[in-house]
Amino acid sequence: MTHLRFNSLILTTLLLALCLLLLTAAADAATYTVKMGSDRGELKFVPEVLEIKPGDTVEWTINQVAPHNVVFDEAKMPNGNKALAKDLSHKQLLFKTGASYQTNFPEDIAPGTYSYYCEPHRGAGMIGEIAIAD
Ligand SMILES: [Cu+2]
Repeated sequence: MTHLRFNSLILTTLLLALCLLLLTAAADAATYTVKMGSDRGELKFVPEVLEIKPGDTVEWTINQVAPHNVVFDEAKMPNGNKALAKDLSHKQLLFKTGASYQTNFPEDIAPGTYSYYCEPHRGAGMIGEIAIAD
């Protein structure tokens, strides 16, 4: 009986520790906003370079000179992971000011620089980078 009680105490303690770990991990993840089109109407992502950590989320929001979209450059993916480029991208064009989409960068994503562009304005230099730290 005592032995059983002891075991369940250990189990409860382990479960509590696990919950705490999960909560801490979730609290650490941040959400960042990138504007599509600068306040002055330039064809840019603002900020153009954003540093984040694995697990963070980026929200792209229409600001000026729409339409825009977000396409990760398959040719410039760290580790050449083309499938991931597709997963991170939002090909659908957004038109309305304030419209947005989000991408979560998974916990197990490789550190490095992830380059993306807006399809209609790539030629005009509407290119951004998400830099993922170790
Ligand atoms: Cu654009």
